[in-house]
Amino acid sequence: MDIGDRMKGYEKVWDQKLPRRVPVLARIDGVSFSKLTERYKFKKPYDKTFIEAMYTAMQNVVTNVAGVVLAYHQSDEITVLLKNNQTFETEPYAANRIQKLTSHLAALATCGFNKELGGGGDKPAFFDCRVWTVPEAEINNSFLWRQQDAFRNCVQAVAHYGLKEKLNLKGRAVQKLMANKSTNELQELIFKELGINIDTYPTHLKRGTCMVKKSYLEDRAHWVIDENIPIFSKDPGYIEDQYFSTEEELDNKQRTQTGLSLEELESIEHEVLIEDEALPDEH
Ligand SMILES: Nc1nc2c(ncn2[C@@H]2O[C@H](COP(=O)(O)OP(=O)(O)OP(=O)(O)O)[C@@H](O)[C@H]2O)c(=O)[nH]1
Ligand SMILES: [Mg+2]
Repeated sequence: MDIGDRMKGYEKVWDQKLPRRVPVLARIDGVSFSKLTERYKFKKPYDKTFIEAMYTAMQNVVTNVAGVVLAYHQSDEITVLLKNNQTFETEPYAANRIQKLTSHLAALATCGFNKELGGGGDKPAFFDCRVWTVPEAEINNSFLWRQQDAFRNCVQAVAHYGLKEKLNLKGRAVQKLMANKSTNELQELIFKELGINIDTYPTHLKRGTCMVKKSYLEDRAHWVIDENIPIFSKDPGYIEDQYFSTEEELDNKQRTQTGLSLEELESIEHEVLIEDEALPDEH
């Protein structure tokens, strides 16, 4: 066999593709960002410059990859939803080749992030990426899962750094104080100790942020950052309307079920733990 054909043959074995006409998801995640955020001395738990750089990373992805309908950011990760079922002829981005998809998305996020931070020097930030497909009925749940993670992390982080400062404790002592406490119990603790009511905490920090396409004029659309997103379990249409964009698609879409009990859904965020009357004077 000709050397070229033989070498191509080795490559081809691993050139796998995602199936066509089903929703494609990608999660792009900062590699070793625990260390990177320390090195840059980013503020804890949330740093505006870091978040802006994540937005630029997200923007670089959505504006350079055809077929993206929505992206969601929280912490050091970006989840991207791609669509390729508009017609039988619609060509998926990079023909849905897994290696191309993951490398393009990770590279685009990496360039965007480092650009915002002046290049990154000799230790630039970089991202990894994985891609997969989900049934249409699980689109919203895929984002809900990440949003729940954002909320849990938010409560944990506010409790950890807030208590550390207020009570002048070492990290380990705070961990001990927080050990075995549920998210609800931690909310109660930070309200009592720090006077912070998570219900009034900035929406984008507790729920994450989306980039969505907004139409203007008759036939134009541009990408916008939405820092005021809903809780996805309460408003599944927010995500789904980006994917099911025609009347026909909306009519045919399968009803989304979360698989969570009503109690679990409600405990995600809006549980009012302490009645208004019980608020201390300074509130
Ligand atoms: N200081 C600071 N850190 C942040 C912020 N947002 C996210 N991080 C950090 O980013 C890290 C993300 O965690 P992971 O993705 O689980 O861990 P990682 O170190 O990136 O490890 P791998 O993803 O496995 O490579 C956490 O340590 C967060 O504290 C922020 O606004 N400020
Ligand atoms: Mg990471």
